[in-house]
Amino acid sequence: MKDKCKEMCARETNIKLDVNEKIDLRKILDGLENYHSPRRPWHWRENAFVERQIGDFVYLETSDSLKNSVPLPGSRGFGHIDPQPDCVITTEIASGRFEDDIRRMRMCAWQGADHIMVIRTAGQSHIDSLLEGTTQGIGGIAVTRKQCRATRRALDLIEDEVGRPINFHSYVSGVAGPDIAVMFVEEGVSGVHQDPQYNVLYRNINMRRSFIDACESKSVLAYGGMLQIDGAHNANATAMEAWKVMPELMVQHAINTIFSVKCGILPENIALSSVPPTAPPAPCMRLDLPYAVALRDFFRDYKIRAQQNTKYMESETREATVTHTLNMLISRLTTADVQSTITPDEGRNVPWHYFNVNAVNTARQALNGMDGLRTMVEIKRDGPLGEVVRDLKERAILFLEEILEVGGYYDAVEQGFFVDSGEYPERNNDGIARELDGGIGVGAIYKRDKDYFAPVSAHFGYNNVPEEFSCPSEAIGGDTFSDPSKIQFIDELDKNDNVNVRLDELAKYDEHPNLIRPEVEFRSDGVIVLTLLLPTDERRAEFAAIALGEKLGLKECTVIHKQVMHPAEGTYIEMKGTVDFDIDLDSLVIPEKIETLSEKEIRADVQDKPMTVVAATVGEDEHSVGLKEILDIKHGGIEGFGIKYHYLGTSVPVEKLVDAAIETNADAILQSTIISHNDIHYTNMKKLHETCIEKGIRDKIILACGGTQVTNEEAVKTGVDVGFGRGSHGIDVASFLVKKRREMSENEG
Ligand code: Z98
Repeated sequence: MKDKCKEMCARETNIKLDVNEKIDLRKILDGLENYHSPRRPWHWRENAFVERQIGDFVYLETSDSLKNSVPLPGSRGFGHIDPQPDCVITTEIASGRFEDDIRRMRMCAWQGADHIMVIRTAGQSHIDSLLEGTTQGIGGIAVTRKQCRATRRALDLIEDEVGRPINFHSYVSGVAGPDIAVMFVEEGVSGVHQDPQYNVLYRNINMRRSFIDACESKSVLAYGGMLQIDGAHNANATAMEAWKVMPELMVQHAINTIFSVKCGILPENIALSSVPPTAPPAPCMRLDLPYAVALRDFFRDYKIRAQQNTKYMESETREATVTHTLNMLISRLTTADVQSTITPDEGRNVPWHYFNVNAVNTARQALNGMDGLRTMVEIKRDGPLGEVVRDLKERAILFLEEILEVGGYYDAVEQGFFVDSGEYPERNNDGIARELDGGIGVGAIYKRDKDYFAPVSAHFGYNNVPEEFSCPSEAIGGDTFSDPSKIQFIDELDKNDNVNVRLDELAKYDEHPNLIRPEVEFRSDGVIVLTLLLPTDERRAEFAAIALGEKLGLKECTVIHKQVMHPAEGTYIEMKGTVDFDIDLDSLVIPEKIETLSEKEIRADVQDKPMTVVAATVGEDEHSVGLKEILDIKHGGIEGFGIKYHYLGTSVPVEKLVDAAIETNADAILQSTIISHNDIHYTNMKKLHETCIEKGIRDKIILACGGTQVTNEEAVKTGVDVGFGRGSHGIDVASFLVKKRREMSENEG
């Protein structure tokens, strides 16, 4: 049995990911019935509490770096460093098609996510048992073994690619909770939401049933070493005035944490799901920070999973991002252990690939930026913060005491104590009340007989294990936890709605990888977004946008965001639509990409060996802005890399430019022309090249020419060394000059 397990638990060896190739989903599905990921207890980031030097900086709150990643855009100025914050970063991925989610998970792992939720889209709690297959479903996707296994198999590969374990997470809720908990241990899930109060309050599952199921589920989760997240934050999201339910949130956290400990979960594997209750324009810091501090005080032994406030999120991604960033200031000040990132587009569509990435990056960027903040800024306990903290704690304790007074939790729920919009002890009598003898699964609880015996490794409560067995599952020669070969894998049951059908529908893109179509949610779904400013009022702008989209040939145009800039002057619109054509990559004429040297390398080279250039706009051309932007230290001109320049002005004769180069012993001439009628720009380049030959300096000097209408291909035909067109920057020019000078001195040598 042991050998069989060892063989099945071996890491994936049949498939290897290639950084330059898309993940092969058919290979992930192939032989899935025999794939088994080892058990996956929760994984925290490694070496998180050590100072580390990354690039030019010392970091105080980072963890081990990744083997492969996409650094933040701003890293360009810092040697492309990618410091990984100390806390785990979550992203929720649930497009409804797990095969697409897998690709998105890979993108997010490269951007720094190591906690990936979730494979169902809605309403897992409504499902009474474990489902099979991989249906797309209506109104949500249920978690199934096949989805779990395929996703875990892909994540096993992805984590090798990025060089960091990835926690896979889903929900243990509803009356199928215990079954799902077992399946999660079997399939390598590392984190879950489990909170019996969630089932009671939001899914009307019978109270006794919910708590008894939770005992069983939590015992299984404890066995699996998973991290458990609770559901208190749902009160925050549901209550009309979320900032008033803070005392209740603490009570809910308290009930679930102590209950979980009693079921065997270690405190370090219990995470409070905490959401800052307000968002701007409320004065959120003054309300939310004391709440976070109070939570930390009360729940010292436990972990904090900081969720982002989404309650007030509408359709504007910028606004959601600011709230998220403010939330992270609180996370940094109160050392959150897991940082969640709801996607900033959730208010307007089912989250899209790049919004998952954006949210992860908001976390990575904000946490990087606030590294070591607490060494300089302290939470000031005396004063208003301390007063609010004390007030919250007192209210929470009074709430708990009143629960005891009325007879306990079940009675309190029956009396509508929870999710009442009054600030405790005030009550508005609008709480969610449930009956002890009502709800889903009522009457489905049976007392265990005296001879009750469950031959399983993880179980809660009474179990009459015969004496001869040291572990109950010995009675059956090992259960599925010790012998994964006993797991029943049931594949697709629905012929028409399954992953193979979906992949077949898109087979064209596997057979012809040169064909692409844009996508945001599912592979090649054709969705694109237009950003518009329409100079009219909001209502008319919306319909004008749709008319515009249709004129452009877009299908299914929908306005996903509109924002008044001024009631009459204009409305900002974001609109999505779909295209139904592919782009053939093979048909594109793509000019060769010129790689620039790093800023550091250019500077070092110029410092080592000074460089001087002369520059002018030539002919009868009075344009100077473009050239000056290339020269000037501001906006990244070549001066910033230590290159000295002599700027001769505009409408300069080519001969004068060459003479100046001779006089100053310049390394290069930078000639600019914007005007291009009769190809005057190229004529002037030819003249520059020929004048340098005449004056005997052509083999010693670099000739770089630029202008909005210039292409490199045409420029070099005139004899000069390079042409820079629209969009060129100082670094492109500086990099070219350094490279060319090296090449020339090598040739000389
Ligand atoms: C989050 N996006 O927390 P169904 N159990 C608990 C929950 O909090 C939730 C569910 C189950 C949020 C998720 N919470 C909101 C404790 C959901 C979900 O199947 O949808 O009922 O269960 O990150």
